[in-house]
Amino acid sequence: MQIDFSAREITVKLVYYGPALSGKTTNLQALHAAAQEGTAGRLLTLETRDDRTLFFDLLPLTFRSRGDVSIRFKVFTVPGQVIHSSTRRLVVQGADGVVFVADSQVDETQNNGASFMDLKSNLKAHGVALKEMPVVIQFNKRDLPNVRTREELAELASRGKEPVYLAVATKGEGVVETFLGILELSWRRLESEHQLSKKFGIDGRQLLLDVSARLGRKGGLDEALAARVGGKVPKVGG
Ligand SMILES: Nc1nc2c(ncn2[C@@H]2O[C@H](COP(=O)(O)OP(=O)(O)OP(=O)(O)O)[C@@H](O)[C@H]2O)c(=O)[nH]1
Ligand SMILES: [Mg+2]
Repeated sequence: MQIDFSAREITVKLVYYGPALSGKTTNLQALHAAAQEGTAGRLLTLETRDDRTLFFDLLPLTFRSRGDVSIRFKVFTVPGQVIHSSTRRLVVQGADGVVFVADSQVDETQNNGASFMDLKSNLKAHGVALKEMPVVIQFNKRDLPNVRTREELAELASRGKEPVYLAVATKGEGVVETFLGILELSWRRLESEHQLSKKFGIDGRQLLLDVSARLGRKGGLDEALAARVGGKVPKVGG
């Protein structure tokens, strides 16, 4: 996170991590499409001809909270292909939160696991333990045949500390919910480290409400946050 006191601006870095082709870039495209006017900047993507992320994608999102503070999110994706490990290490540096986008297909189980280990080692390279990092897991591609069952994922979620979301990123399903989920976790962490509510008068729950509305979500916030399966999440802002 960066705090610019004179500009009254807070910048939060979120990273979408996961194996190749799990749908990280598609998540950013869906967020970009969902964002109301004036919220999203240009979606920067650097891809090869076959749509594989070569370096990273970056989506800037800006929310003006109550009061005079701007909250900017720099939302990155890493390139999932195994060969790009050093790039992933670079991109994940200084992250305030990570969305791990897993592929729900049974055949991708091993790739998901390998990528999660890769995340752990790349965080460790920056002196950050995985358990200290706010992480939510998204199981994407729920529309495909031969995916792991909801029950199986619920069981997996109940064993881990990370909240799990189900998504079909190509249809935008579960994308905003996942984003609100990582925002809630990351904000909690930043609040406890930097006392943002005291210094800037930002109310965590109000921020989540504002972001939810700016991302075009019609339903209630609690409903969105309750879309997760498992995980141990204390509430933001009481
Ligand atoms: N059926 C289905 N296809 C999806 C879904 N999400 C993404 N895809 C497709 O999966 C392919 C890969 O998606 P990307 O978003 O480019 O994947 P990525 O994780 O960014 O891949 P890398 O950049 O190589 O790491 C594309 O053809 C997407 O359209 C989904 O929910 N369902
Ligand atoms: Mg990509």
